[in-house]
Amino acid sequence: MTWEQGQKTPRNAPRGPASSRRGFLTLAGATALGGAVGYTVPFGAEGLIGTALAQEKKLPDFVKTKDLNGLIVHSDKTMETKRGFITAGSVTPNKLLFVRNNLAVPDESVVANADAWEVSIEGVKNPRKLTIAELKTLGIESVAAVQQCSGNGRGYFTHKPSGTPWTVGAAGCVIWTGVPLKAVVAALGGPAEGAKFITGTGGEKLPDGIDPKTLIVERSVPVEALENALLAWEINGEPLLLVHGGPLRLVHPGYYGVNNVKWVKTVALTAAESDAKIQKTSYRLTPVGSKSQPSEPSMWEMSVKSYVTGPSDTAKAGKTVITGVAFGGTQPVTKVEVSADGGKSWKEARLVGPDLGKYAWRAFALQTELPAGTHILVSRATDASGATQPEDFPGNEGGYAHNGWRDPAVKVVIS
Ligand SMILES: Nc1nc2c(c(=O)[nH]1)N[C@H]1C(S)=C(S)[C@@H](COP(=O)(O)O)O[C@H]1N2
Ligand SMILES: [Mo]
Repeated sequence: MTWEQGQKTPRNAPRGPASSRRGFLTLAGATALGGAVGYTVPFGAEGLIGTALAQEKKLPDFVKTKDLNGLIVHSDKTMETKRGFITAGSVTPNKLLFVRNNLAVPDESVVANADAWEVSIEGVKNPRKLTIAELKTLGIESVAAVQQCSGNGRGYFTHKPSGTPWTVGAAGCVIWTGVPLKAVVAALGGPAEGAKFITGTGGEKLPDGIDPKTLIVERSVPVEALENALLAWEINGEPLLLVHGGPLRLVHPGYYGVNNVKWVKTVALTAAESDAKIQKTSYRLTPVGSKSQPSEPSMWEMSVKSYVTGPSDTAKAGKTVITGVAFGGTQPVTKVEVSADGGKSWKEARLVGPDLGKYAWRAFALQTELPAGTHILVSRATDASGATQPEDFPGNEGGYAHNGWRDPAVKVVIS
């Protein structure tokens, strides 16, 4: 059994050394079957979702581009990669990349007619609308970047934050291709006076009768992000899939997924942050039990993080390769340590495969021998700024930014 099946790790349980850690394992085991209870769409239990069941539950059409055996389906809008399907190759296949939609996905016709999609570029000297066909004449770049939901790891917080209880699978490493936003802004005369943020607006149809500001996906990031931002129309060498924002997506490498606005209709250089709810009060680091304030830190740049991906539940005694992934947000990963005894002793792992740049993740591996018994596998990454994952990440109201090394442990039984 993998650790992620016990979704609510008792973070606030006494943190004494070995004894309390054992208690904490038992408890997580005991909640394993209850992981999905209370969740609005009652088909989140890992292992139960096959294509047949998915069809029965009438999942949206986009699931035909997904491998549902490798995904935990939390709802028709939220699906995460199963830990055992996170591969040691550097890039996450499109069919296994997690999905997180706030609203219904636009109609398929928008990708069928991709070159005609228009994006309005505002807050520049000569604002105007551009089609993808026109964007393609202005430049091209590719970047490998971790695409991670701010709530990845939310399921480990014990205060039961509302929102999807993701464990480790709301992240992937993706190669985006498109035009640098910088080139587009330059072609339109450069930024207008006083630009402090880049504000992207999603192109979903909003339901009638509800204040659009409460639903619209409109995110602002500091204008410094212009240096690396991309308007992307390809994902991992394929035309950008509808479910991932096709035909056009704003991508900010190193930033949390929420800032990567799908079906982007407007990109504006603005003096202030958007006043949409998703910017103003959601996605803020708010103390547990408090109401979010626009002055609190927004989910922008990601922090250093890693987790073990295999072996996942049982293995034979003897030689074992412990694998996982590590990333540093805007910093390259410099070191990954692995422990097979829940963090008592550590060994440095080897970084595997090509280095796709500082925004990508690195797979890691530790070749070792594990005797018969139960082992608690954890990993801890350090980035080039010297930042290391903490043992525990403090709870916050929305359950964001979890990067503690202890909670995503894998319990493996070796026989
Ligand atoms: N237009 C739009 N963009 C969006 C969202 C959305 O619902 N609508 N969700 C955001 C969130 S919270 C995340 S984590 C990522 C998820 O991207 P993915 O579904 O391609 O993995 O998209 C972000 N961009
Ligand atoms: Mo997200």
